[in-house]
Amino acid sequence: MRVIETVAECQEVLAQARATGRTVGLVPTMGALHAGHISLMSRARAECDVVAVSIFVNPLQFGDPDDIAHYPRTFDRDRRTCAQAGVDVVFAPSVREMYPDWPAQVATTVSVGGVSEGWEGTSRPGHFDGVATVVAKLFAIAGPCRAYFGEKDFQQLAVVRQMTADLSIPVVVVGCPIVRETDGLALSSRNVRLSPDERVAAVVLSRALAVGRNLLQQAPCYSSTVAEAMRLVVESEPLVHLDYAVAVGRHDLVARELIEDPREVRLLIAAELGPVRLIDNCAGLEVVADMAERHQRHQRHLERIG
Ligand code: PAJ
Repeated sequence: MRVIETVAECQEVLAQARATGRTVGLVPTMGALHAGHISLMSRARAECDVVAVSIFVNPLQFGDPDDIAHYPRTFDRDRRTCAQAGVDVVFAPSVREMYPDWPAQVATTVSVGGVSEGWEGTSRPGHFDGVATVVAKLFAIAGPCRAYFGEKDFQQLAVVRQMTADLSIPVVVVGCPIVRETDGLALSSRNVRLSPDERVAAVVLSRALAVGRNLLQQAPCYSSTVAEAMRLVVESEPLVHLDYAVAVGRHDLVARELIEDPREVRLLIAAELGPVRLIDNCAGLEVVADMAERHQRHQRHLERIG
């Protein structure tokens, strides 16, 4: 595995790979790697000849100085994780390598309209401009490739897809399912900042989504009913302060009033636990698959016990 710190070398190595007919898979990350990141690397490993992981804590996408100061940095462990996952190239540039004039303002930035408005876009002004700018840069550095993103950051995935299409960037954006702890909490680099009590409380996010999803199975229904039910679940946990819990169209991320088809819906949720902000989401129809599986398991159980 090769660790590369400069833009020029990364561009050259990946261009050379393509010149010899090999396909490139890119996994953009900010490090502090966990099983969620590893799932993206495994998918890239299975689908591409050369796998590159970028590790860069992008200052442009942090509004809160406290958040970037406390963002976990575990480079040595990350490097071993990448090696074990069969990664070929780790691209780990410095801030000055990516933004030579830093801390002066970056002159050219990318701003995506539509899907970046609302939700995280409202709660974290400027965040998606920072994400779109660094991802555009990473795509320009990697060149034509498949790029892997988690559905965990569902709005980010929508922003990246929109940008890639609008700017005709020759990258195929691949969305990958959310990896969760056994109690349902979505894996996140920020989970390590939770106190033991907050960690226990954090499970209300995925519980609220499950309640919302169950309601959606009775569609047609009102999105305000679903949102209210999710809010009540979160409010049962005093350590968790809800930012938003909404049912939105899965493509435009706009809140629906009447929901007729749960397949077209995504539930989004965000909350604060002390200084830590957590987000989660789920598809409107997953529970049907879950329910079908539960039903089959129950049937098998009944058959076993005669
Ligand atoms: P980071 O938070 O490190 O996440 C990197 C990628 O891992 C993202 O695509 C994210 O959605 C995915 N991911 C995180 N937790 C996951 C989980 N539990 N299951 C599945 N995928 C998960 O997202 C960023 O970094 C940055 O904004 C970045 C895109 C790298 C731009 O700086």
